[in-house]
Amino acid sequence: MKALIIVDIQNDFCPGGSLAVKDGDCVIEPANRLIEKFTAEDKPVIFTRDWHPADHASFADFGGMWPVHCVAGTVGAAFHDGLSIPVNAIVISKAKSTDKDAYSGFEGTDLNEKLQSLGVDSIVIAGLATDYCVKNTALDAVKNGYHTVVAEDCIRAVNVNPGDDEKAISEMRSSGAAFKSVAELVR
Ligand code: VGL
Ligand code: ZN
Repeated sequence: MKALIIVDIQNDFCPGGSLAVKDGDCVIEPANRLIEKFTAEDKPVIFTRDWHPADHASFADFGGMWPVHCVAGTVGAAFHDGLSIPVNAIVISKAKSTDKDAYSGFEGTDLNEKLQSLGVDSIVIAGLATDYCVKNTALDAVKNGYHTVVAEDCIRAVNVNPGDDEKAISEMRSSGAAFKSVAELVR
């Protein structure tokens, strides 16, 4: 069974958010096309979300490198309004404990168990951000033995340093992840 994982399309990672990814909202339309395709085929659609406590260690005030973002229950942590979330969507909240960050949807969650119980062996990944949560989710997907495809035109990067997006893409590729366009994936 093939599953779709939509990574962190939350207000804080979109324009106007506290950790806005450049053109982050550009992933919404292609993500919706993937969601529609997987839903029509009765395949699992998983939404991960960054879900931090207000005093999270990744925030600058608490010794981390990021502005306050995706605090659990706030508007910034909500999924973007434009995202089509099916009624039977599976939501995975991550990086919930104060002293630990988790970029991968697999880290500290029951995502792997959920996928196993659904008989998933193949994963398509899209969302935000290419160089953090998309990358780490894809690397863990490969490590956990899933056939892993990243939707190449449905991801955007933070790019703290210029070129981080390209580096992340090479890392994912050399780990064994494949890249395909949304057009190919919905065909
Ligand atoms: C992310 C930076 C900090 C992400 C999460 O979702 O890629 N990036 N927290
Ligand atoms: Zn975060």
